[in-house]
Amino acid sequence: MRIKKEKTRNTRNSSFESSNTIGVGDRTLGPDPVLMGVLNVTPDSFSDGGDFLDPEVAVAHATTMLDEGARIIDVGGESTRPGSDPTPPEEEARRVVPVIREMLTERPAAIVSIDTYRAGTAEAALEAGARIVNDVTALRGDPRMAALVADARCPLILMHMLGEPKTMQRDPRYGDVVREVRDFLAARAGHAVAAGVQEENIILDPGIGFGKTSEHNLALLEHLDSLVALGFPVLFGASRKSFIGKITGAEEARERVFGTVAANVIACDRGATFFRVHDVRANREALAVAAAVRRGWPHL
Ligand code: PMM
Repeated sequence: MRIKKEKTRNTRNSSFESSNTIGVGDRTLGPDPVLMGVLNVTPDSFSDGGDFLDPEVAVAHATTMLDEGARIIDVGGESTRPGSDPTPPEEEARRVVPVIREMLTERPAAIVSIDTYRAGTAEAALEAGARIVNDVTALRGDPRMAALVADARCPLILMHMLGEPKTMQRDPRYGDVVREVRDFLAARAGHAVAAGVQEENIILDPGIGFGKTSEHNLALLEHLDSLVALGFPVLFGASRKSFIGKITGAEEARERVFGTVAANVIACDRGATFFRVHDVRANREALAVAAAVRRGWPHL
């Protein structure tokens, strides 16, 4: 597979713009920051578990996030928090499908992504109107996923994870975390393209908190530009995660908004395009400022 040309840190150029956009139907997302609001329809996610199990409450929360500036709503029916057990596949689909249908009835222009590594769940979600597949296993979780995404011609997020949720935070180790995550994602992008996924539909994600210590997460943030240099749009998902709490002292996940904003602004400076967040308004405003610096103001 062709890995697109390495780029410099200067993000004000046309090659940055063209390699940091994704088409969804007739819409283009990026290169300005794109907010993806998190909607966990689960009883046990780390920061909002149980809040949105009722489809009506879930849809109301999605509409609030859209009103606050989210372009994408990322719907998940299985928690991947450290230590979690897998959810039965039928249960996962049963949680997400009614929420996607109802959300799109209320907000037909919303772009929904489905956070799953199971082809069955992804297929049901795409049938219900989802437009993006977010696979935290980077196509390692289900051998049928690549063909499904290739046929659907939809954007695909490939995320790095060391180990699996049940055990991933037990003493994760790397020689050089930045190089290993970058090489892994380049290889998974190559695998996806070889399996028929359109190169222009691929988004890469370093998988903050997935088999990583705070030091690993910070190194990945500091050197995120080396991932951006692979030439694919990058998604950054640090929202409310525990390393933010360790640094700021905010023990409650809900109180990690300011630390999340700081991490996202730095990720934007390093060239990230997509930001997976729980707190849309705070991140949208901060990223609007970061983007104005990146692009120049007023927009030309
Ligand atoms: N983090 C979580 C779940 N899904 N997907 C991607 N692509 N990137 C992430 O960082 C990510 C994810 C865990 O966080 P949550 O429990 O708040 O959803």
